[in-house]
Amino acid sequence: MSISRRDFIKRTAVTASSTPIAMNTTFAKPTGESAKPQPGPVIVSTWGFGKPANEAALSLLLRGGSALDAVEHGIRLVELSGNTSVGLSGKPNAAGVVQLDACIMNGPGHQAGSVGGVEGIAHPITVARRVMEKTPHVMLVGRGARWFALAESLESVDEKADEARYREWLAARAKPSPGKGDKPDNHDTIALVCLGADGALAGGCSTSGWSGKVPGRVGDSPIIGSGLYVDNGVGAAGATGLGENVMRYCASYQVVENMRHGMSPGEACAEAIRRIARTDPLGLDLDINFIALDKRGRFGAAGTKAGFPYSVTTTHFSEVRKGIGLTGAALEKEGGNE
Ligand code: SD4
Repeated sequence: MSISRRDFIKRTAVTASSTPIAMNTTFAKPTGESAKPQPGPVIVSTWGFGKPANEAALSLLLRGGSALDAVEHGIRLVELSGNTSVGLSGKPNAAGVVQLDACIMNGPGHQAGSVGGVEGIAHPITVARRVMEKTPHVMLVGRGARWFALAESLESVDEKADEARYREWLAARAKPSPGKGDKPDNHDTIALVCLGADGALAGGCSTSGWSGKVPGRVGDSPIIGSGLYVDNGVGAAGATGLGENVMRYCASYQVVENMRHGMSPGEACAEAIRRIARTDPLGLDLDINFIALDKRGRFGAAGTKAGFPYSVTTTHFSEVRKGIGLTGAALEKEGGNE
């Protein structure tokens, strides 16, 4: 039976808010990275709303799940939570339709799956995992992604049942779709990376992307190497912020490469931002943030604004921290050819 998106959101927000969470300590610490290596499991995610997702991921790991299972489980919680930037409760595009992006990567075997612009599907992260595990492909988009999700019997809603709401949304918009230079009024992504006690790394992300985006716009989140990257021998990184400013630089791949070359996770995130800012005409006015976790369990984050909140969970603590903030004053000039 197909239900409307509105009914689906009402039903699931209740379920998600009543989900028991093992730990609920929250501290905001002004530190961009871990003081010393943590043995796995370690789970790191974007924003404060990542904390319950981390805790759900940890509880699955402790029940014997893999790092990959934990990533999917944690992100599914956010997709059902009523978040206005993730899942079917996310903001619609310029045509009044919620189009969702997600991807997942499993470190062992270096596998990846992703979906872009999928409509009316409750758990894009699970579709991404099925793409990875059940097809010979890495990425499915639009109608094909929905077709595949339905063929896999994944939970869906009937988007036509929401037509009245879409007309309201359209009527309220000052202009039909964003133009060059416009910024979104709403966007956030859950990116979650996990190191299991067995040393396996995995990561995923899920978002409704740029609110009011041009229909068909796909952001960085489902693009492997942009919104997420996992290298089982090195570490994992994920992004949140304006996707257009991440995907032009393969930024999560860059963060992992920085760790490969010896940087700590926090510094790897900060250096990726500095490198982008040296090239980009906008400098640091980019609205981008990264989280990173290395193979040794060290973690960190950085963003173009001060105090980017990110969540970290281990068996010893679960808390919201602040990433390294980069400011214009810290921007170095690009070197010459001397
Ligand atoms: C996107 N990067 O679609 C996502 C949105 C986001 O914080 O993360 N916003 O551009």
